[in-house]
Amino acid sequence: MKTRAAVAFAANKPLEIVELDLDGPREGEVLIEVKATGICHTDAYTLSGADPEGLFPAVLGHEGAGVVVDCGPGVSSLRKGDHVIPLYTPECRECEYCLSRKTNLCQKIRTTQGRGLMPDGSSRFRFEGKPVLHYMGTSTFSNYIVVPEIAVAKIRPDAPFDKVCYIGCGVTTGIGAVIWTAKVEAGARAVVFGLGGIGLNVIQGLRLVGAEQIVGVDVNPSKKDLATKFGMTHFVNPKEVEGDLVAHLVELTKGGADYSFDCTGNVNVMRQALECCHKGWGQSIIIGVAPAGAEIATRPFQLVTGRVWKGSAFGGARGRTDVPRIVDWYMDGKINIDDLITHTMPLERINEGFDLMHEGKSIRSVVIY
Ligand code: NAD
Ligand code: DAO
Ligand code: ZN
Ligand code: ZN
Repeated sequence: MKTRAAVAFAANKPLEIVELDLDGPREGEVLIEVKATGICHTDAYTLSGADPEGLFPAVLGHEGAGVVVDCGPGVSSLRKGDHVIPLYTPECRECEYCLSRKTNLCQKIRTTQGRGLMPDGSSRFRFEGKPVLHYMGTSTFSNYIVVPEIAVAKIRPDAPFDKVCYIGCGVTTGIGAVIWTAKVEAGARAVVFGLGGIGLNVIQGLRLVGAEQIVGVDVNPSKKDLATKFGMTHFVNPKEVEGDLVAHLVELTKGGADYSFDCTGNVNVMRQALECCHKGWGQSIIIGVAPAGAEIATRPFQLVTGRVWKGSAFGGARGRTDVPRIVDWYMDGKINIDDLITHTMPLERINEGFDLMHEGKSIRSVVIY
């Protein structure tokens, strides 16, 4: 069949809207009509050429929602008409990683997914007879995609695609880091560095679990109002702090944060996030993706004296199990997604979504097919 897609033919070039050939689903796979997709920083990072795993030509996009339109042989958990969110972190429920219960990083299809291929080692997209690669196992910048059944979360049919697509990455990453990675308890004091599409979801996760103090740190003061609406109790602009930022945050949190979150991808900020944690028990969660080759540093004594450094991918969520629950939280009014979707556009204007992100003018742009 044919599918309309925004293709990244080369690094650092605008996406091109073209018609691709798409092969149908094979054993254990489904064909999905993507109805909406968010544009995330990770798409921009890969498009920039800075991602060492970035391959071209490829169909980017990993934050979608849509409908199953066909199932390959052997598919048992999905059927035609199901509303779904594709998962860049699958959940096979049978690999060593899934069975460990210690991680959400299912490895069942990791090797082929990282090479931009389906589990059988082939690509389903072609342009003018030549293969075009998949991306993060999802490729939601195509109107139709083929994905493995284990990488699909089935969601309720009344959830709006143009909102819940954001649960495919940003919402789950932020809220999940609070609930599943850090396991923040009610009454905690927390510091969130970076109040963008991820950090604001960390903030609403902290409010959801009943954190007492939620300090937001951002060099862009225009983020303050929305962060306050989402639950931030104190705002700190590092540019306005006289003296040492870490010392200021330790004082503000009465001895240090119980939990801190890096949502910037800046390794200097990651160090500040660790060192503003409370001696003896403070935990710092790295969510931001740093540039290729970057390294983090601190004095080991920071860890000897009880601070803990952790990372979080997709919020520690097990997608097929947890994503439908987050969709329920949205539909029940427990979390706010609408105010974070600042722009919508048709696929033809997807490059404007990237421009808005680079200019710091959007939280989330969503492409509606
Ligand atoms: P964003 O650009 O919307 O937000 C980043 C924010 O950080 C901005 O508001 C910016 O002003 C602020 N900032 C920049 N430098 C700062 C500094 N020195 N101190 C304080 N604030 C600073 O980005 P986003 O979409 O929220 O993504 C954040 C990071 O999360 C990115 O690195 C992205 O790749 C990563 N990410 C990780 C996962 C995961 O699973 N771990 C998933 C999605 C995205
Ligand atoms: O199992 O090695 C692996 C793959 C981990 C991928 C996790 C991706 C999360 C971080 C990237 C940001 C995604 C938008
Ligand atoms: Zn993302
Ligand atoms: Zn698995």
